[in-house]
Amino acid sequence: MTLSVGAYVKGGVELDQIAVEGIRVTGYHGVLATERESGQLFIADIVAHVSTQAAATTDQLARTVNYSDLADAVAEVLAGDPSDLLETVAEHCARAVLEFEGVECVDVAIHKPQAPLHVEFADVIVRIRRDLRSGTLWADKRIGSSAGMSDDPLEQPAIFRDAFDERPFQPVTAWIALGGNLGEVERTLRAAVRELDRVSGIHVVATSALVKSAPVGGPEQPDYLNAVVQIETALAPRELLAACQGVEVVHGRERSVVNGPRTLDLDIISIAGVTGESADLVLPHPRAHERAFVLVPLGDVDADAVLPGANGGAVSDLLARVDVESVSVVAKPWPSGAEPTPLGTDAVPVVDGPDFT
Ligand code: PH2
Ligand code: MG
Ligand code: MG
Repeated sequence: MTLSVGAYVKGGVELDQIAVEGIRVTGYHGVLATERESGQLFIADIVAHVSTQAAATTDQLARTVNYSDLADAVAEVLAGDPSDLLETVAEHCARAVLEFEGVECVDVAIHKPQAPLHVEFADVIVRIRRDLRSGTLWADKRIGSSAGMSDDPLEQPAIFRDAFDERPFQPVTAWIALGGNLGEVERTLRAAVRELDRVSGIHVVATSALVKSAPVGGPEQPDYLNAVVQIETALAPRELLAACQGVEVVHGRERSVVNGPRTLDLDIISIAGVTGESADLVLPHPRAHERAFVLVPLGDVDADAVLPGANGGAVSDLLARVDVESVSVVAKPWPSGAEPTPLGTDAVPVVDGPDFT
């Protein structure tokens, strides 16, 4: 049983592959009650696409992905919370593998050789490939909106091609707001900045201070950490949205409660003066102009920022109309301090100060 997969190319170079095949676990996934009760054998094959050169030249485990940890993470998904569909199990395994630093892409095959079929058969397999790099692979409308529309994926209407699919003639400035209030939030926000910067077509230019505030709206929930990054992007607005959603998914973002607690929320605040409204995206963000937790870090990352549109204006004017006292600075500059050794040769280390090259 060998899962031979095509090369994944990044920056014109084929990445190396670390594969673990035949991870065998009893799981309880399936639509039938008997499957949920008795469980059955699930087998996963995974291929993580990474650069292994830095590890090989230094012979350091810390510079690569530990295949034992990969196997553990996948086994945990197989044995964990039951899903109806093999597709869902595969998606969760892909997400778990993409969370490992340095993994750019993953191929997953999930086997269910004891599936309850009416005929004799050898195996049932679902295979998927997921990657971090290209926003478009994540352009999965089930993920839902990132820009102020409903959080309920079932409410998302079909989206047709529109101006949000047009790429700019040259890279433009955009601001993305980051927020979260579940898990190790600061770590998640740092990782999100790095992952955004790794997307081809996105270059992180500067990061704001990290700020803290009480939740605005929604149910009772923990305080939020927020920041804003300024980027240069060659992507179309909808591609940028898809990239943001991809990074959210990697960090376990679930969308069940409107304005509910979340591990990671990435909202496009504004892209180069673009205004418009589509089923999946509203630009500029429809509530940015009235949210202190967006305006304070936005003013910090660019004191001259201007939000376009009817509710827009210079960030300094907008700040005068909100309760800036409701937001406190937690870290400035941010991110700062040591990060674990970066992987590969082209990984971007997070160093003191806001510069990402
Ligand atoms: N995000 C929300 C709802 N409420 N409150 C704070 N303080 N920070 C947030 O990022 C935030 C919120 C929905 O995205
Ligand atoms: Mg959002
Ligand atoms: Mg939000």
